[in-house]
Amino acid sequence: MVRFMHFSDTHIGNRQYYMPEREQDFIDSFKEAISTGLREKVDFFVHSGDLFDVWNPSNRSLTLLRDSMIELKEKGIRVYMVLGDHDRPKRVDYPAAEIFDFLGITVLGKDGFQGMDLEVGGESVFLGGISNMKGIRRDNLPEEYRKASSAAEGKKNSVLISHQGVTGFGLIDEACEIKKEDIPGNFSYLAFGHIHEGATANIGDSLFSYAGSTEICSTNEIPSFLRKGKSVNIVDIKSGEATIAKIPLNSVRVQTSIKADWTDYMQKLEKFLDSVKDKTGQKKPIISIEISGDADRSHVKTDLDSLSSRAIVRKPVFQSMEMHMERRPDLTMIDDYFRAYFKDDDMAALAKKIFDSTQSEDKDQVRRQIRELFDIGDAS
Ligand SMILES: [Mn+2]
Repeated sequence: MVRFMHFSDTHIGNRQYYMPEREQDFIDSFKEAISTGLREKVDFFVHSGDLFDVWNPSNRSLTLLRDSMIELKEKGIRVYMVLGDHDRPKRVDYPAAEIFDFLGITVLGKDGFQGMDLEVGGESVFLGGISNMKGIRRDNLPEEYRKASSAAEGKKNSVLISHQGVTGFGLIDEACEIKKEDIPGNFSYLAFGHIHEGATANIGDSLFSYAGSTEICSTNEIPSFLRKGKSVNIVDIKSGEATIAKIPLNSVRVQTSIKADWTDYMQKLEKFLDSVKDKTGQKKPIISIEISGDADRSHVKTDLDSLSSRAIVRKPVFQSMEMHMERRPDLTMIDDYFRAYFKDDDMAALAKKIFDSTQSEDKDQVRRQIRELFDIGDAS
């Protein structure tokens, strides 16, 4: 049996909301992922890209990776990875992770499909990689996956590592690099990165998985995080058949986003804090909040400050009535807009007439038109 850990989208160095605490959170979840793999006695690690948050990471980020790689090297455990869109140098340069090749990191498939045979625990595994391809490189992708598929023919245990948006996993098709139909169905396991929410599916005879990010990189990930948390995949391959055990990451900081009215925001906050009080461990949860209605802002600030020992509440977004009104209407729907506002067809028609007659930069002309419309004499 071959056992490895598949993790992804660790985005080391990410400092969400410009908070130093968040940079530490990403470090914590990376370290927890590494120690999870060691505890699970994996033969090797697979990282499917976006290792760092930026292609030219800080010295602190590089040091974290160095220290983790030294720990793995002492145990004879290697890391195989591909480049995510965040890892690829934006000018002529080397990928940051490759600096640590001497400690056992292998970056696969930078320019197209690349494969290798591994021997682990008396078993052979075919390992392939295709890094993220954007722009002009994207057109080559179907061909690169075909190459991967033929290279895997006749291999009993096989793993393909890749970082792309694949259609059918929640991204709009235009944002995807590759169609699901072009993903090979003859690998034991397809280790993918890019979709932070994570997803698992069968593609042909392959077990396909987006391992998901190891921390919350964007508020979009909050609903899926609240549903299933963040995790890494421990993958076992036995006679070519892969199975996944998802191991939760407990260091991930709890986050939520709350929409409330100025009358009930404190109840909603209290209710949330109550619901997570067993889950938050040492870390205060981060709350993003939007408050609608006629809120007294200084009162809100006092209320939110009173929660500071239990939560980090971000600066609230106030959604006042005026802001709703100010939202620019789509001018092709202006009739609907007036009807919705006046709730009266005659008033809406009148408003439309005035609107139409005043589409001019010339103020005197507008005045003249309104007078004409209302049959008002020349009173200047
Ligand atoms: Mn990512």
